[in-house]
Amino acid sequence: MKRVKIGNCLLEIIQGDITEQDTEAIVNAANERLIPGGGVDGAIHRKGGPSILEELRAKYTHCPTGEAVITGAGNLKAKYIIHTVGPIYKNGKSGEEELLASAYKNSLLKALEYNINSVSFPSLSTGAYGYPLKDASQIALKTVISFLKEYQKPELVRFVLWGEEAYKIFEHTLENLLT
Ligand code: AR6
Repeated sequence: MKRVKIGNCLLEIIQGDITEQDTEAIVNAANERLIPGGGVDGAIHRKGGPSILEELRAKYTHCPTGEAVITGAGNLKAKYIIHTVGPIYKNGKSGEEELLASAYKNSLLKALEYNINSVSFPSLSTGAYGYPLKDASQIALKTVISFLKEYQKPELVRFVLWGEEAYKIFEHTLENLLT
């Protein structure tokens, strides 16, 4: 676990499971059609129960890449789930970087809109969507750090990395960004 202060806010990176987090919100790595898939999305719907999909269906038809929508979190410890859609990685020259940064930024703006003080993120787009972890970690951390500097909220942002390799990559990127 690594924790740094950005102004009055905390930025944490941990190795773990996003569905186990007790932050007020957790972020889901969803798809544009908001149809439960595998990875983070599958785990959230499985553990959170059917109310999450029911609420998605009642409130939204889809979510464009780079944007975010919000629901309750069913049986999970969190109160809210912010569903965002990261880009599918093609060649790195198809606007992926801007879209990935937007997914993080719009998730954090959604958190502010709901007065959410703590948010956990998975590493968006780096599973089924194929974004290389090293590049994705730089975009993720840079975007969150500049958001925290600009808005001074939320109080806590936690990156929850699945496995030691992903954790090490994020840790290394964070160290480089802060020096
Ligand atoms: N907790 C934290 N991170 C996890 C967990 C977990 N429980 N499980 C996997 N990861 P992915 P994407 C990591 O595929 O690439 C779905 O089908 C994983 O190792 O969940 O944005 C959706 O429906 C990887 O580093 O999301 C979409 O169709 C990261 O989380 C599509 O996948 C993201 O992997 C979205 O693909």
